[in-house]
Amino acid sequence: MPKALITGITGQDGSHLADFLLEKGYEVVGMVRRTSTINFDRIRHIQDRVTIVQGDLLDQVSIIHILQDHHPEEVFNLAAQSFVPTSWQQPVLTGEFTALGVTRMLDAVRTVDKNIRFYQASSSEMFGKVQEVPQRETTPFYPRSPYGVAKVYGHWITINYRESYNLFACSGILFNHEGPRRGLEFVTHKITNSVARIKLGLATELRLGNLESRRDWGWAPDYVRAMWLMLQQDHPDDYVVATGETHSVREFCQEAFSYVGLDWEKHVIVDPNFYRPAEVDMLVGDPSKARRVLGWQPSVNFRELVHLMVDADLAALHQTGNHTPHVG
Ligand code: NAP
Ligand code: F7E
Repeated sequence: MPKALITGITGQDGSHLADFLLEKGYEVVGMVRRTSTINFDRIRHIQDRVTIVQGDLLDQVSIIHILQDHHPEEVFNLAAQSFVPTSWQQPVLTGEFTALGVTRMLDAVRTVDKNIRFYQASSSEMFGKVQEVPQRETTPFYPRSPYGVAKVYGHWITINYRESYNLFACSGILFNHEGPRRGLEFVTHKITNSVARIKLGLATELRLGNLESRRDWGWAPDYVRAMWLMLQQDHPDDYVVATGETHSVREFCQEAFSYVGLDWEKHVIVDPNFYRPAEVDMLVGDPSKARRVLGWQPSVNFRELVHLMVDADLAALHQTGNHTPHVG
């Protein structure tokens, strides 16, 4: 039975990846940091099928011990401070988690077992002020937030450890991917949750920031499949994972509200408090390398994604009478 370690298993992607690997017959070890209140909402349904171990990206010793004790063949480094606005409020912590945390992981792999295959969660936020449309593996980076800058570091240190120590280390440059398990602070889930609440008479308005910004939004379970495929190849490499389509926040609102028969313009209020100090205006990825080499392609399009998320939020509200975040 192959064994994988997932850092960030309590997050959106970590929980989907755990589902995917269990389905493939893997033994799954998940690293979680210690908190006074445990939040296993996203992995509750598989809690008795995964091994949870305590560790933190800030603590190199904890990472080394986990690798020594559990001997995974594959490590998926998904843990990070992943919310872009927080990266301006906590730029140093974001650098510690999202940038230096990658070096701690890679060096632990190099120290304990150089045969471990390593996946790094890189991000389309590295493209920032885009230098080319669509963005591909060779497009130069121009990050626009402390989060984006930290991810560029994580990306290059992964390549550097691959080239310096011959590690099987891959970087997935993933564009935004969403679903019912997305944190409620991210714009897609914020919108679909509000649409459901407004539809059921639990709210009347939705306050958003920049409606013109455009993203290449995909379906999260598709994207964890791409992560796994990267580690099954003969050679380590880096891949863009995206749908190749771009839509604005405004279009997302239109689609979500009209799906339940509401007029978005009657409910959405633009609130400058949600503007960012520097914005990433437009992202659209070119996934042709992932399609050609990995045989990967997305299974859910933009409209289906919006509808799936609205349906899930409506169902959650019907079930609980009050929204329970992160259950999906
Ligand atoms: P997420 O939902 O925010 O999950 C982040 C995970 O990291 C959580 O499990 C969190 O644990 C954990 N974590 C944070 N700091 C940690 C620390 N110091 N030590 C150990 N664990 C820590 O993020 P996601 O959407 O699943 O994304 C997964 C990864 O892909 C992240 O690296 C993100 O930056 C990257 N990425 C995401 C997207 C996307 O569209 N979702 C696109 C490109 C790249 P707690 O539960 O304790 O907070
Ligand atoms: O913002 C605009 C906002 O926070 C998308 C992370 O997973 O994907 C994610 O980063 C856009 C931005 O995601 C609101 O200004 C308008 O232009 O959903 P988001 P993100 O910043 O693209 C990348 C690939 C990652 O790697 C990250 O970890 O929507 N926007 N109004 C808003 N955004 C939020 N959050 N809230 C608003 O009210």
